[in-house]
Amino acid sequence: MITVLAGGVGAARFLRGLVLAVDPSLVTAVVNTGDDTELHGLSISPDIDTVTYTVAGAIDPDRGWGLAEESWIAMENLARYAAVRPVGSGAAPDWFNLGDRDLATHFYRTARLTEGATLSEVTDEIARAWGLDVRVVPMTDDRVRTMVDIVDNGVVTTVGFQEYFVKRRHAVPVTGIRFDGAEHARPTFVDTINSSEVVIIAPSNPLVSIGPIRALDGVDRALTANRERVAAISPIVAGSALKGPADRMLTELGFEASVVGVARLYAPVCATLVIDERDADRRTEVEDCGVRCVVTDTIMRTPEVTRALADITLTAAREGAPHGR
Ligand code: FO1
Repeated sequence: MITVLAGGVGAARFLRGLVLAVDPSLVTAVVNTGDDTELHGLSISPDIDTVTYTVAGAIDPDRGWGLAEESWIAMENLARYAAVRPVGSGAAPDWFNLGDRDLATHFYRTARLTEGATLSEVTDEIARAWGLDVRVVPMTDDRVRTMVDIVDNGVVTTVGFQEYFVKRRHAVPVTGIRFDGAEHARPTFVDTINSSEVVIIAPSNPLVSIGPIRALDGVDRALTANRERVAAISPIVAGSALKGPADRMLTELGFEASVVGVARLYAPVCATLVIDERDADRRTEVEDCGVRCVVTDTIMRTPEVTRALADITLTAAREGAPHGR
């Protein structure tokens, strides 16, 4: 069994290549739910949906989130209510785009959660509806919310992750992050880590995508105990994030926005870091952090390149594994 710790777009693209390299039924994707939110009374799990739609081949390839060939009639019709919405009402928010087809997933998830199903059960049902053989697992069935301290007109304000990421277009400085609820939330996947042949940390934001997963009780302990068979792929290439604000966020929060910064963050829990060819000159510094360093093409331009990345990462993690599982 292969476990992948996953955030949104980068992880989803990696998984798409991984399932070309191995039998998909051997893969478990453990997905960040710190980005989850509620709008219009709907339960929204963006990273779970990004992973599910991408592996299903249904994602919009340009945006990297939401469904291809989407229409936005419901969103457009929200504008009618902006004129009558009382001051202080949060009804009909139009800053977070839910496409018409995507709404069906949100109707289903919300209804099933209201019936008392767990997020794990609903996520599995949605994955099966999309024909996935990969197991998609939320990191926890409990409520965890990533909260971001931002500087807004010179004043530090705390907002939910989507308000930072989408409403503020992640264009504001970040001074802190925390994962509300993480200390009491039970992870769904510690046994999965312990019984996995290898664990791969996908090329996702180490602070706000992998950070919430690692913040759950017992997860870092389980990763450390299995460290030799854990491999990570750096989401930072030549000092920049492939997508999203990871580079700026690392710098703003006092980390180095480079493969060395990523190596320092992951060294306690992972024995191998896969970095891009453009960072080959930093190999020794990465190894000085105490991790084996594998250099390859990590830019997931096509499924074939991504498949090769998955193969190389698997081989490196398997070499670290003391015995096969
Ligand atoms: N990202 C945006 O930049 N703007 C949006 O309006 C938006 C809507 C959205 C709806 C459903 C969904 O599953 C994802 C959506 N995302 C949107 C992406 C999401 O905010 C981010 O990809 C993740 O939370 C970061 O990993």
